[in-house]
Amino acid sequence: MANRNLLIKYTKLFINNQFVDSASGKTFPTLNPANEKKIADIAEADKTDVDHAVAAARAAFKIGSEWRKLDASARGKLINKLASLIERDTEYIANLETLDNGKPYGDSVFDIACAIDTFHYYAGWCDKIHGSTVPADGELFSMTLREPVGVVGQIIPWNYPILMLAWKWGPALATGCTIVLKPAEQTPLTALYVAALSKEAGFPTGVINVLTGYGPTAGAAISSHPDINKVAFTGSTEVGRLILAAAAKSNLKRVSLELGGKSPLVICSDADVDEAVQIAHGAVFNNHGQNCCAGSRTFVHEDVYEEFVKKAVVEATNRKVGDPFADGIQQGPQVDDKLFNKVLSLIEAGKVEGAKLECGGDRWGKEGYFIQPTVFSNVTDNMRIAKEEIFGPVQSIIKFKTLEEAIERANDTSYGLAAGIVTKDINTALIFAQSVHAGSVWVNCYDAVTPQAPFGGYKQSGFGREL
Ligand code: TXE
Repeated sequence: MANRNLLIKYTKLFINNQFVDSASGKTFPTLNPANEKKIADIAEADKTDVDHAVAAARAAFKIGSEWRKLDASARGKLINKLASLIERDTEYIANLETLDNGKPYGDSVFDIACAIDTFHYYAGWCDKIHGSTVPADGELFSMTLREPVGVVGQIIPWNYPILMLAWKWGPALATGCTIVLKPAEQTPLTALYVAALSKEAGFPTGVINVLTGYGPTAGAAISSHPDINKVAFTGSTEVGRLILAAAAKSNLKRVSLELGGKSPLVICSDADVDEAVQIAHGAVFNNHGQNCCAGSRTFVHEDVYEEFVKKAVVEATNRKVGDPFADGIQQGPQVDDKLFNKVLSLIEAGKVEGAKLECGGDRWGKEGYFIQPTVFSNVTDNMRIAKEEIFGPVQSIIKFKTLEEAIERANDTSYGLAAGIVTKDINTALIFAQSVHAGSVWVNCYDAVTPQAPFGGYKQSGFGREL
């Protein structure tokens, strides 16, 4: 049940299975984006705390440690145990997520279910990661042995806090790595709570460490740390570049990057328009548009364009915005004032550059970072709203004539995370899927992410694969 009156149990850094203050004693506030009020003061990690957490993770990874000696199948059992503790506490964690992030309570429950599925998926892998035998020349017996990478630094964003944690922890734990995770400064609460659950599940000391704090301090100390073997990052392309540079300049640690996007969704003339409108609406408005793979360029064939625009506007106008703890709400506030202002300024750019504002276009209400579901038609490829990642509830509808042209324009971006197409023609779907430069391509659906399939970008949307 949705409940905003929560006791906040954990606000300190989690190192060596203990909650501790930061070395500097500094804290930072985490805010409720629905009313801009402080929820709690959180310990602010810096370089010294990163050193402590890395030392803990390094000790836990040492040959002969409890973690290294654990059977692979026992690692799987621990991961499954963590999943069941998260399931036990779903209601509390979902309320915490909604309070800190602003997403509707039902969405938080859904994210937690996806996180649980992710942990179960990885738990199954633990004792099924094999090397191979190699038919080497001569009197040799050759084999490969898959080994854990080591201490993994993980830096995650605020848009799906618990789900991003699961995507990072799952593979690292399944392979026997140890972890130093930094959640986003906007949403530290659920990571700290799940850290406490990892101790309850029985993970040995030092295997999982969680440092709350800011990017340029704690995050930068992770990406440049000489004793971290890999950094896994999800966030902006801009910070992705900094992380890759820091890895190069420090110890050439491995890097995987899951970055921004400006993903195209193409609606063909043979599509069922009502169905296409629904798919396109969810593609861009889910999670308030704060989704790296959001279908934020809606290409619509000229034959169905007018009907599509009319129906898309009805859909957006009917979207229920408001208190994320209230029943039936589909959209809460954006996560913070920085994003709120960025989205509003891109909406202004859309108006100034000549797109037709069909609905929305302003803030919603008087407090909190709420934005009206906004639809622009007559959008052209050179407009900022067609080029930049908005990360807000803004649909940009663009007209096209032929599939070849749609593919070319869909690919005319520095990003390449995802794409989608709505059509009844299997040939059209397959041609599009093979021609569009995107890590995931969805046909007659969108955002269909599952733990069993890889996820990640082409071009400046990053490299390496999640899941
Ligand atoms: O991202 P940042 P922000 C996009 C989206 C959004 C924009 C900015 O367009 O509007 O990025 O969002 C940590 N060294 N995405 O400012 O800064 C930071 O503390 C190391 C897409 O929130 O990239 C947080 O934990 N770490 C994206 C994480 O990086 C640093 C999701 C993400 O923050 C750091 C989020 C540094 N120098 C935003 N600076 C997606 N792919 O889903 C910051 N961080």
